[in-house]
Amino acid sequence: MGIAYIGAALLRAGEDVIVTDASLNDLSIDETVEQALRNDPHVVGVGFTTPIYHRAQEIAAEVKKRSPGTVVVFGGPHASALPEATLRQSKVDFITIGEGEESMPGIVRAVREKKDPCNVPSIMYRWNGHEGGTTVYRLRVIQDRATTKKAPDLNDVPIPARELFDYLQYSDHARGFVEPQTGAMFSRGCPGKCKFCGAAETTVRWRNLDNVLQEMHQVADMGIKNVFVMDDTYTVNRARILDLSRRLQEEGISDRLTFQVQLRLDQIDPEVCDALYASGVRYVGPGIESGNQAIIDAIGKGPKESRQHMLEKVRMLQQYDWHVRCSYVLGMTDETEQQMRDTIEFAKILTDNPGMRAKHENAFTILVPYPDSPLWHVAKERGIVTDDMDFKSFLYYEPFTKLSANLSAVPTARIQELQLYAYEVVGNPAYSLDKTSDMSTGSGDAPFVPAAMREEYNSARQA
Ligand code: B12
Ligand code: SF4
Repeated sequence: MGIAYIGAALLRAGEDVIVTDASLNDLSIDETVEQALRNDPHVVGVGFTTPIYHRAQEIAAEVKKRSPGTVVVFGGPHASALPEATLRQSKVDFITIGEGEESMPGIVRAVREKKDPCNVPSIMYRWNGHEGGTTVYRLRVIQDRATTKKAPDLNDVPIPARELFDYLQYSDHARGFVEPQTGAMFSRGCPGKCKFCGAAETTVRWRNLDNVLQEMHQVADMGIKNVFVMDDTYTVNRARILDLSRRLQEEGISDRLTFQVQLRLDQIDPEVCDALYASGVRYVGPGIESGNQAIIDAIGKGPKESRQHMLEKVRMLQQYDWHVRCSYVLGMTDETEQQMRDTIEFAKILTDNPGMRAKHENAFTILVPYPDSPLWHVAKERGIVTDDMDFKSFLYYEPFTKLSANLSAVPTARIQELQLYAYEVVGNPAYSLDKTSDMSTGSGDAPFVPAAMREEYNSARQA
């Protein structure tokens, strides 16, 4: 979605844009760079998360080797969280910090017109022999207003340019959503304060419902059938979600699209669930995180959250004919083995419900304090991470990788055993891809990422 938004902003600015999706096509670094350079571009932009940062660095170095005159821009969550270190460590000219819809066209214009980029918002650069940075966007509630800039109005941001992608090739086979799928973002930010999460205490900004509906009509007209709404918490504004659900039905979108959403259990009731289901929602992802009350309190899930409350709300979700994906985290700060076992036991209770209509999924992940999440700073204080560390070790899905930043009271090898044990005893009934993989990042559905079931996956895709 990030790249689709950047592409749309560049198209609006009158630029020519080509997108290479290295993940979709399992491209090697060489193949990625070859495709990215195929039309001899002025600028190559690369977007990435922390675990694939090293791949982005390899791509940048290879682009510079083959085409020294091409300007390289890094953007996305990792570069935004650690811009100085990223600029220092990588062969790049520009880094966009936070949302890039204004910054990227500004950079391209500066490059083409050979102008100083000092007026481009929220960037760092190494340009014409000097390094610099401009005022960054204010994306968190705690950021100082005097030294930051208001982020763009989401209604002025163009609709993502899906047409730049092979957009009918994306789907969710593991969950049985085999028809074309896309992502979408109806709002940005989350008011939650969960200590392990990078979205904690970000400023929430909304798109008008007219703007959202316009995009959904476009998506349906493209032949896409399923939309993964990537909002951090779909249900954060009750009145809006009831309104949106009603309009999706009134405008006939619910007959053409199904939706996958992430929600919070303290924000749902039967009226909200009925509205979600009627509007086409067929997958809901509540965050459970822990089954131990002391941990639930410590991670800031909200004063009202408890085991009993979550049990009642999950039972409510299980009454509908949709996927319920419960996610759990092992390895919270100072967490003990008994507390992790409480989580596994709670997951078993939630999963074993013979009367449920829903298809049930479980995701047990091991905590990684990603840069910019509140726990990154805790890990830094404990001296177990630095901005300049090798982030390859953040690939915790590999069975034999040492977890790079274990904040819990349990040795890493033991947490990995508990994670396997959780999948063994609780299971993951509605998730169907094999668990073996040689891929190193993924969606958090199994300890060994399923994406490398390439034969099955690719033949399903071709079919
Ligand atoms: C949906 C999602 C997923 C989906 C992706 C599905 C898909 N097919 O796209 C799945 C489940 C697969 C997934 C997996 C992972 N995810 Co995820 N995911 C998200 C989520 C919720 C939405 C992403 C999104 O589309 N956002 C909307 C777009 C508009 O925002 P954006 O991507 O940030 O893009 C903007 C800017 O970053 C920038 N930008 C982005 N790319 C580029 C490129 C250039 C050139 C430029 C100039 C600018 C730019 O401009 C964009 C427009 O404003 C985010 C949280 C969030 N709210 O963003 C987490 C998030 C991206 N995920 C995160 C993580 C950690 C992961 C995993 C590592 C989890 C794991 N251990 O497996 C993997 C990594 C996968 C990978 N290969 O990189 C973290 C990343 C933190 C970090 N420091 O890297 C996030 C931020 C969540 C969080 N708050 O902690 N994820
Ligand atoms: S875990 Fe969910 S509710 Fe908590 S801050 Fe992150 S996105 Fe918000």
